[in-house]
Amino acid sequence: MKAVLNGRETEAFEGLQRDDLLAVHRTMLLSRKLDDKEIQLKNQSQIFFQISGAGHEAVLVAAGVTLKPGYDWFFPYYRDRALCLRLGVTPYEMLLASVGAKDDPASGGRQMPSHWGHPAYNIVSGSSPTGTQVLHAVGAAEAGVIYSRVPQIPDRDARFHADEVTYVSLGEGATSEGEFWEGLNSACTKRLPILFLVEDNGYAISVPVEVQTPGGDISRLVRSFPGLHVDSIDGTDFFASLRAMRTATDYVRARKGPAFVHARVIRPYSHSLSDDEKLYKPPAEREAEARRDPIARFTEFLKKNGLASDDDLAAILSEVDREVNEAALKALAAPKPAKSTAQLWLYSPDVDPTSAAFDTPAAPEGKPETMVSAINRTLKDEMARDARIVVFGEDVADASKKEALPVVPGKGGVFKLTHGLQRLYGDDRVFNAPLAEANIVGRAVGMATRRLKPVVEIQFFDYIWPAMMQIRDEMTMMRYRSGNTWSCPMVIRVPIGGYLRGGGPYHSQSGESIFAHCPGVRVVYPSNAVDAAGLLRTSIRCDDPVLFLEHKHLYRQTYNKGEYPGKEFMIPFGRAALRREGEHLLLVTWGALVQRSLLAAQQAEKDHISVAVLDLRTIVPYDWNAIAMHVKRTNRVVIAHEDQVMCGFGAELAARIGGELFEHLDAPVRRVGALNCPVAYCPDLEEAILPQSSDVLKAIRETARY
Ligand SMILES: Cc1ncc(C[n+]2csc(CCOP(=O)(O)OP(=O)(O)O)c2C)c(N)n1
Repeated sequence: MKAVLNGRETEAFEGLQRDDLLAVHRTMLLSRKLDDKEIQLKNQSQIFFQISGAGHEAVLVAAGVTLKPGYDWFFPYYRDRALCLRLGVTPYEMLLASVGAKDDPASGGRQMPSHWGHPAYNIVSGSSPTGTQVLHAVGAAEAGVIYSRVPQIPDRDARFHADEVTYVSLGEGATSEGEFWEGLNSACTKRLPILFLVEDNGYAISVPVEVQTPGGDISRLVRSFPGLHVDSIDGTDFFASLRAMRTATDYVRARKGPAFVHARVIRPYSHSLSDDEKLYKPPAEREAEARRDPIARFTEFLKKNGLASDDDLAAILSEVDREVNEAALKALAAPKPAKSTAQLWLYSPDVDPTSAAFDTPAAPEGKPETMVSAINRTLKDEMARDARIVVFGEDVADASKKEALPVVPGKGGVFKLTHGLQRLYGDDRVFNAPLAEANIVGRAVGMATRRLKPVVEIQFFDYIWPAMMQIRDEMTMMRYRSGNTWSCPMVIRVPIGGYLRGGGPYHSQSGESIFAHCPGVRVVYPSNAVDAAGLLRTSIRCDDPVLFLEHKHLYRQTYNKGEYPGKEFMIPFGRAALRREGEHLLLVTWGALVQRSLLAAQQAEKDHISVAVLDLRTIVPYDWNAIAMHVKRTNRVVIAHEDQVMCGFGAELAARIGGELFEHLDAPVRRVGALNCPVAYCPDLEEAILPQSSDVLKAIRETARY
């Protein structure tokens, strides 16, 4: 059948029948009416936040018509209500989120409304930071490719589809975020099956697009990306949107590469209920936008083509109103989460890495090896055990160029920790990442949500900061914010610390306390080769995100070498090791300060001060029981760490010891750490800045004498 549309004769409505078209209209209307209901509830203080999808409905329903819920993967941003409705999320489920109900499937009342997530439809929990989701989507798309290429993964067939698509959307403002460009880079370099939708409503809160994007047209900028299918459309026109989404999706399903649809939409309800666009958008512009309202346009189309009468439309409207009102009443009556659940699901409820299951005996073999060798062997053995493990980072591969691999020894990391992994396990499981730390962590988050096990490397702790958003706002919060529906168990290995004689401010940093302040991540800090092997295995086998800190100066020392403890050796988290017995004073320490503290304790012995040295080994969780037990015995404590004293992790320990063990103390708790400044390059300065054995000895003496 042919039909007349916009003055042109077209295939009958892109193959959609009358019922389909009425369903499209109904979903757009339902989306708008849900926004209206939320606005009403917010004004009545029955909900606490509102952000609308108004004006974006046409392109989103077109996306929903094209993509497959529970088959494709979805990383939608907060305007995507109409898409989520079309995928299957119900108005009641959406309003459960608005009221912060316990049974809200997106977050269990932990996130603002419109932060979508639904396991049944593969809608992965989204957050508030603009643009972070792009990297998750890239990782998820990559996960599908890895599943398709690694037959050793036992149940991989249940985890991917050969022609699946990963959808990610964002506003035009969010395309200014580095994470957008980092994601686009990887999508194109790896030709990933991912579909980007940029919903361009012309403003990011009050900032117009020409301030965000040179020339004001993001699709023009990305056209030069190799292999990227790019389309630019009026996203308020349902049929233009449908054609664009179908063409883009076909391109991705056919594995031709990634696709990018730039849809110009409108934003009639201001940015959110906390914003009033009349403050910065001229009336003429607002009026022009109103004329492009997608629902008005589609209604007009239905009427003009005799597909719906005024009565039909009124009936749909009243049915939608009834559904929204009923859903709202039900949601308002839904139970809220109990206050006692506030700290639930920071970590996996299923796998407890502090438990006896992770306390396995060592089976030492061979001769003493360095920490580098212990970590490398552990990675090799774990990758052999679990084909879901993928390793990537800067320079971690032996050689990215295929032709180079047979004729070169291989790089395998700037410190050689990953040497030989690519050769053993292939390019699909071990590969170099671009020089972009958020990219590494964000992609790993996306892969982990699809149950691969990324063990990634950040080349130096000093350069972890571009990934901080991904670590703090994404990796550590995924499980918590989704009410234990989504999680991203993964390991970030990071060379840390100084004492390099010349490391300078950017190759010497410490800062474990910063990550200890991010609930949801385990922080591990081994001081010797055997512990590194046991703790890394626990990190890989546990079900939580882990920051695994490897001290560069300890990598190749002789004093911390050990025999490789075997393929099953694990050390539980939260279990400190007493490195030296002592009666007069407890020295709590970790990392590079363990050896320095042992030397100081030896010296103190000459003054008849007997010092117990406790190596924490893990910072989160830390072994409070061991600390308390020894404090009660020795009544004096020194805490020694490499990081600055100011806000170092010792501050937390000292405060807790002071608060909970006060009556057992015969002296104030002393802390030893770095000066409150960067670590300078000149070795004399470095020595003055970082804590030395002599500093530890001084604190021991003062505390013992007090
Ligand atoms: C990283 C980050 N910076 C700032 C914000 C605050 N913020 C929320 S939405 C927004 C504007 C987003 O604009 P755009 O990407 O164009 O999407 P739109 O809301 O217009 O659909 C800003 C600045 C945020 N959520 N995250």
